[in-house]
Amino acid sequence: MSMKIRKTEIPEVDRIVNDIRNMKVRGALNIAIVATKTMKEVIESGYGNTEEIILKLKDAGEKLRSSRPTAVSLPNSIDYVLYLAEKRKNLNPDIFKKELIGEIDKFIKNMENALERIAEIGSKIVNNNDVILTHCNSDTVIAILRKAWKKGRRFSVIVTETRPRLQGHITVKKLLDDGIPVTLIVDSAVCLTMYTKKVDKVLVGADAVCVNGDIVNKIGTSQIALCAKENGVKFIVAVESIKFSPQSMMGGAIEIEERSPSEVIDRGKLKGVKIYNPAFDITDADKIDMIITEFGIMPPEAVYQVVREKFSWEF
Ligand code: RI2
Repeated sequence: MSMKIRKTEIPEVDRIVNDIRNMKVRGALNIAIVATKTMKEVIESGYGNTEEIILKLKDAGEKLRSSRPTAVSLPNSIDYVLYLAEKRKNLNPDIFKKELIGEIDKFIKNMENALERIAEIGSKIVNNNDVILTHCNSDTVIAILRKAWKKGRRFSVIVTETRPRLQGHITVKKLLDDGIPVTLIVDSAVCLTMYTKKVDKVLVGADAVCVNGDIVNKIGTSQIALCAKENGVKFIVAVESIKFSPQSMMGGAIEIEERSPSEVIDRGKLKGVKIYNPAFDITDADKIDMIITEFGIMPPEAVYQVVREKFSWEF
C-alpha cells in the first residue's frame, strides 16, 4: 500500500529549505520569520499525539536549520519554537497545538514589531543632508531610511553593488521607489568615496551579532568598517535582537557560508581557476560605533547584557 503524503507535510518544508538555500527567501529577519511560519504550518498540519507532533517539528527544524549556516536568526527562531513545544509536551494534542500556535503568532508579531521599533529609533540618527553609505540589502536599514524620509528628513544614500549577487541593486530599487536619492558604486569604490569626504555615516544590517559585539554581515562589510574607521566616518549597525548569537562569544566562532563558484564567474570562461566565495565576513566590535536594536541604541559592549537578559530560555 502506498503512503499518501499530506499536502502541507514535509515537502512544504523542503520547498522552503530550497527557497532559503537558493536565496529566493533571504535577509536575516525574513528568513527567521519564514522559518517560524513554516514551523507553525507543521504544527497545524501535524496529526498523532503530542510526542509525534514534536518529533515532526524537530525534523522540520533540523532541515530548516541546515538551509543557511550563518544567519543566527534562523537557529534562534527554530530553537525558540522547539523550546515552546517542549514546555508543553505533557498537554493533549489539541491544547498543545492551540497554545503553541498562539505563542508562535506572538513571537512572529514580536519580530515584526522589533523592525518597526528599530525604524523609529534609527530614524532619529538620520539628519538632513546626510550622505549614508549602505552595503547589500537589509530590510532593517531600509525601514530606518524610509521612516526618516517619511518624517521629512532629506538625505541621500550611496549603495554598493555587493558582488557577487548584486544585492545592492535591490536596495537601490526600493529606495528609489520611495523617492530617496541614491548613488550606486562598485564595491571597490568605497575607500575613495570616503576619502573624498562624501560619506557621513555607514549604516548596515547584520546576519549575526556575537556576545562581544562583533558582527557578521555580507562579504565586504568588514572592509567598509576599516575604511570608515580610517576616515572618521561613523559605522552603525541595525539589528533585531533575534540576530544576537548567545552561543558565539566572538565572530570567528560563527560558520561563514561558502557559496557556489558559479556566483562569481562562469568557470568555462577562466578554465583552471579556483574560486573562493565566502558570503559573509566578520566586523570586529572595535570598528562599530553603535548598534541600533528594538531596545535602543547601544555600544557593541552592551550586547553581552542584552544576551543575558533576552536569551533566558534554554537551547
Ligand atoms: P535584514 C542579508 O543576508 C545581508 O547580509 C543583510 O545585511 C543581512 O542579511 C540582514 O538583512 P543575505 O540573506 O534582516 O542577503 O536586515 O545573505 O533584512
